[in-house]
Amino acid sequence: TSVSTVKTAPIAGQKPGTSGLRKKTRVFMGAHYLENFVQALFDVVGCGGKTFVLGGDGRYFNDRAAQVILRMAAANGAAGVIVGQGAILSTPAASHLIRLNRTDGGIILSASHNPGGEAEDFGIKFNMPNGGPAPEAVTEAIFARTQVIDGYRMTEAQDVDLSRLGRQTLGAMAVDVVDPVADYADLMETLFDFSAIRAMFAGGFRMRMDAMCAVTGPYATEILENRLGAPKGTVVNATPLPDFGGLHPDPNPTWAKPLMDEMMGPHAPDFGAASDGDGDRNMVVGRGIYVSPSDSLAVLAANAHLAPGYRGGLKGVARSMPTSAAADRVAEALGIPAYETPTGWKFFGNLLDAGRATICGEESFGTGSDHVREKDGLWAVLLWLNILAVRGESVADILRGHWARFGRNYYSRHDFEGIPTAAAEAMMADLRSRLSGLAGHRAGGLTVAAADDFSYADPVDGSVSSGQGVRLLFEGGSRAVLRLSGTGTEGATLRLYLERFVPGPDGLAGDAQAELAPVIAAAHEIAGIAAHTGRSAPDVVT
Ligand code: VG1
Ligand code: CO
Repeated sequence: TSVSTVKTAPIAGQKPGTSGLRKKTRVFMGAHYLENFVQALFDVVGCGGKTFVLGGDGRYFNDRAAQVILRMAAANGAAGVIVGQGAILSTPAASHLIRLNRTDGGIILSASHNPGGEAEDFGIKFNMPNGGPAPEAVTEAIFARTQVIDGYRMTEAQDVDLSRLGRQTLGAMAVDVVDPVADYADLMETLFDFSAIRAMFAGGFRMRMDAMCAVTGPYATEILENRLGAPKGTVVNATPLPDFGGLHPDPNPTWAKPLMDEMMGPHAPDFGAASDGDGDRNMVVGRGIYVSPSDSLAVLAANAHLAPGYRGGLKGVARSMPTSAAADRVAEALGIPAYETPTGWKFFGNLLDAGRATICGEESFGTGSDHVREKDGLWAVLLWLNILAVRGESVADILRGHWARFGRNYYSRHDFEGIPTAAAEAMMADLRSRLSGLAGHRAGGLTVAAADDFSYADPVDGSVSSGQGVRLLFEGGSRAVLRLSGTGTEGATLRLYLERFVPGPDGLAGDAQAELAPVIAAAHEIAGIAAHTGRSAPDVVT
């Protein structure tokens, strides 16, 4: 092998968003694109003598990108890289391997819930030695470095055989190819009562796990079918494919429609679940009943003590700002703190590291705990299974019981996709300029009590993140939140988050869209969504 420095020039737009750098795959495949970003990353976090974890969700270009990164890591003097076999690692499994092996961080190749393929999306992100996504200060420094970069280090060598388990070398660097599933599955066994869940399956309990042709397939098959004894075929779409079989690996009622149809149909199994491209998201569905992610977080927080890993109770619960306040009510009842962070898992890292929060969640189908530093789709599914096994009730009964005890936060998110970026930004700028005068304003039969742009001061390190989403708080406690997505690769996506609390005992069994109609109308009127974007109806409703 020989090492050389390849001359390059800055490439515009290499700014990581909510969760790493995401672009069209062909952009990533362009000359020097991946290399520039990876060198900038190594320049910022340091590479000489360090060890890293590397893997991705198996989407198109995952394997090629992994080989490039290995050659660059060797050229930059890394001591070793731990790679999932076939360059495959789910995001939570990568987070676990970083922590288990105490590496200096890890590189995850994924655009998560975005479609994959040569004409679709690719992504890369760096995780810190704690296993969590790099905080804003680090991603900003990487972006700054991409703007002045003039060369990158590259090893000339054959591809590493990533199909073969065990140690190989690339120049002076050790490459350890590991089973992507085993360590993660072992971790799950320490957290959950596998014998109780196994007994439940043996007793005839049936579930459908839709892996959406993405990375969760091998993990779910090993854990649910092999270790927990669920019938063969419980996991569907179980083989990860470079284009996810043409599916959109986003586990929500729109993109996981076959699962929803089955769960709402006459032959529904007891429990249904789906996961996303990189395995950190989950959707759970009961027979005939959809569990909104915000409700799922609240139910998991209220029942986590039923699982061995959480028997000692929770230190605190954290949720992203647009997530419903259902989890806050549980925290209050448990007498533990509740935290409200900006969107994106990186904001939970400090709370988890400091032992202030045990369980975290986002309305976007993300839940997780301090067992890793990422959200974890299969973890949520297993915690639900553990709870179902102990309580012996249906999902519907558990959810209704939860609402009866805590009240119900009706909740929905409306996404407006593919809006011209300028129009979306103009709409948000216009709204922000009017915030200070909105109190007392009436719209859609509601009165604005307060309006602001969410700003978060991290209680651990004091860092401040502002401009994190416009909140319209109405008299009576309803709320609408508006922000633009930071994970897309084309145009802009407007996210409109809607919430209304009903204390009960009456009015708990309504339809979310109907219950939220006044809030929806008020948000449209105040923000002028149709006037700015020409769109009056959302593309995706969750
Ligand atoms: C979305 C979600 C956010 C999530 C992020 C990454 O971000 O809203 O809650 O953390 O995706 O999830 P945005 O900026 O598009 O709203 V994943 O599973 O795509 O890594
Ligand atoms: Co994801």
